[in-house]
Amino acid sequence: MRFLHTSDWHVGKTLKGHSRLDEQEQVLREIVGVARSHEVDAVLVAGDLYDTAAPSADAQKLVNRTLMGLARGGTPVIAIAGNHDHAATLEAYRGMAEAAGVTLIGRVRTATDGGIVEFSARSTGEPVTLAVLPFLSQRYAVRAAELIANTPAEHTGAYDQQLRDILASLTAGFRDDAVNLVMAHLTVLNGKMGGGERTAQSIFEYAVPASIFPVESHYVALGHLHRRQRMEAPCPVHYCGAPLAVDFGEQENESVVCLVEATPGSPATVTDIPLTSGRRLRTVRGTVAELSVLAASVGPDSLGDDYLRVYVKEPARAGLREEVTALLPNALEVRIDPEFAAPTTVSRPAAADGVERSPAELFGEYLGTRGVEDPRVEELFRRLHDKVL
Ligand SMILES: [Mn+2]
Repeated sequence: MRFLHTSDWHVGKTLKGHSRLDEQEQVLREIVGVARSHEVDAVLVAGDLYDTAAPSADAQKLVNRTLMGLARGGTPVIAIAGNHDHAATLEAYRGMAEAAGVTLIGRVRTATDGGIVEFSARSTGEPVTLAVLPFLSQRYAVRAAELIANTPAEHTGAYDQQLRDILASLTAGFRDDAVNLVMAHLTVLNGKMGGGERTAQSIFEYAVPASIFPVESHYVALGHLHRRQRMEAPCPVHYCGAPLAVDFGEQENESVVCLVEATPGSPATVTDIPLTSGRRLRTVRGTVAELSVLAASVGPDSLGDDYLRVYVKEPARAGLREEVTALLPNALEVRIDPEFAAPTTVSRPAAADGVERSPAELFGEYLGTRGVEDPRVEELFRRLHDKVL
C-alpha cells in the first residue's frame, strides 16, 4: 500500500504579526495535489493541524477544506491532535468528520474505542492496522495509562513508561497479515528540533526513547518536531517535518511530505516529496551599505519575496530600524548584530553544561535561592505550567 504522512501544518500561525494563511493555503493545496497524483491509499496527519487552541474561522475553513480535499474519492484520512490543537474540539467534530471520510482523534482512546483505526488499502486490498496516539500531556498521562493500559495509578512510572504501556496496549492487535502502523504526536529522544516548537512540551520530561515503538511496526508516523528526520530505531520511525517553516529557526529545514510504501512482509520504504509553496524565511547580515547592495541584487542572489531576519552590523542609532525596513520591506525582524550591541550590565546566567534548562529546573533553582525545599511546590509549579501551556 501507499500512503502520505504529513504533520505540523500550524494553520493560523502568524510570523511577527503577518498572516501566512495564503501561504498555508498554497502548501496545503500542494499536499492535496501530491496525494491525488500518487493515488495514495490513505493520508496520515500527525497533529498540530492548527497553531492555537482557538483558531480563526478562516483557519478552520482551510483545515476542513484540506481534510475534505484529501478524503475526496474515498481516501481514508486520519488526523490526531497535537499539543497546539484543541483536542476536545477535534473530538466534538469526530462524528461529522467521519461522514466525510475523515477520522479525527483528539484524545487518547482505547484500542476498542477508536485507538486502532482499521481499513483495507484500496490499491492492494491489504488490511491496515493503525494505532493512534494524540499528544498526551504529563498531567493526563497517569489517568490515560490507567484507562488505556489498565496500569493502576499507583504503579505508573515516568511519562515514557506510561506512553510505552499505552502503545503496547494499542499495538497488541497488530497482525502478521496486516500493514501495522503507528501515528503519534510526541518528542523522541535525540530528535532535532526545527526551531518553532514550544520548548516546554518538546524536551526534558516529555522526551521518550524510540524503543517505545514495537518492532513489528512497519512504519511510525510522527508529528511535533518540525524538522524532517528519521530516528534511530529497530523499525522505521519518521518525522515528516512541517510543510512550511513556521519560524526563523526553521529556515534550513527542507519542507516535504513523506510518501510511504509498505507491505505486511517488509519494512516501509519512504520517499520525500519536496514542497515548494510558501515564502522562504532567510537571515541576512551586513552594514546598511551592504544591505542596500543585497536589496538591489538580482538573479540567483535576489532576495525575492523571502521574509527576512536582519542582523545589522553597526552600532544602534536612532532611525536605524526605519532605514533598514525602507531598504528591505520584507524584514520582519531587525536586530543589531551581537558584535555591535552595547554591552549589557546584567548577563543572563548560562547553563554550565550548555544545555537549555526547563522552566521546572529554573523554578527549582529559584526556590533554592529562597531557601524553599518543598517538592510539593515544585510539583504544583510543574502542573500549573503544564496547564497554562
Ligand atoms: Mn506539536
